[in-house]
Amino acid sequence: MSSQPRRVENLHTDKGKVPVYATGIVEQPWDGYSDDDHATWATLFARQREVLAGRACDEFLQAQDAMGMTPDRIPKFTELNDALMAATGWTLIGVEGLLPELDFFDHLANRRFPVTWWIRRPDQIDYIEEPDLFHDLFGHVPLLMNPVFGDYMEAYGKGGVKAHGIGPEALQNLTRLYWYTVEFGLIRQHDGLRIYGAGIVSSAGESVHALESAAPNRIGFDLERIMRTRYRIDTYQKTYFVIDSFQQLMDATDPDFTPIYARLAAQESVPAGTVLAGDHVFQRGSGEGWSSEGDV
Ligand code: HBI
Ligand code: FE
Repeated sequence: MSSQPRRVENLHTDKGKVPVYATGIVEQPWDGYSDDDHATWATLFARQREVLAGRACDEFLQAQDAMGMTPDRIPKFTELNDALMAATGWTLIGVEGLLPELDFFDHLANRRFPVTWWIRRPDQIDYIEEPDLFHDLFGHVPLLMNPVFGDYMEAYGKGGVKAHGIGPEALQNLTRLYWYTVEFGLIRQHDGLRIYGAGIVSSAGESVHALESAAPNRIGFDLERIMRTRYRIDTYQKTYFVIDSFQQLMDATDPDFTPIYARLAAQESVPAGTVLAGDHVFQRGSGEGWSSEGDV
């Protein structure tokens, strides 16, 4: 993947007149954002920072402030890239939306984080199915300022490129790891459990549910346990996994995963709401409100 995408003229997306590069990379059409777009960003940003006080981990909140993210307007990727490049060598690239997995992994492996260039409509403010600019920029980007987490995301990308070559089961194991850490992870902080997962920090309801509801399990991080565990894409998670530190994530991704994939291939997957003997249980969930089917 070349570092500078080749611009393909006059390729327009169905979301409007935004030229798409051959590699699927788009330039952030910052001047094209409407007042509604900026107002949606402002509303979501202010609401989330309100609910995340005392709930998001310190690193997340400090990084978001350090890189100059404010509710005033949708941040410019170029401005955030100045801070990111200086801090950890990461850079944001604009994309249309979800990328084919290999493209996604390759970007991460090269410290490029794909950010959807468009933001949800005002009538979608409480929920949107696919990751939009708010999910990616507000949720995923701040922790890329953290050197250890930035290393983990690069290692994850490299692991993804390898897993893609091994096969679909390895890919599924690795996707579960992404899901229960990068998207829905909790971390132990000196003053209690806190959120670092982008899927939680970008959701008002799940920011409260993940830490305070009696329904979900909260279980200590265990790499192979997580890689076996199915998850939910249509409801709050039934189980949240808790790391002690970002270094623990980095150390867990150190070994070659090939023998781990081989071991896991011989084991059953674990339903999303199950608690196993040997789990480090912070909370055994009540299961209130869980639907029986729907695990992926
Ligand atoms: N593409 N743009 C984008 N953002 C993601 O978070 C993303 C993706 N493609 C695939 C994907 N995530 C998941 O399948 C990861 O687990 C790989
Ligand atoms: Fe995400």
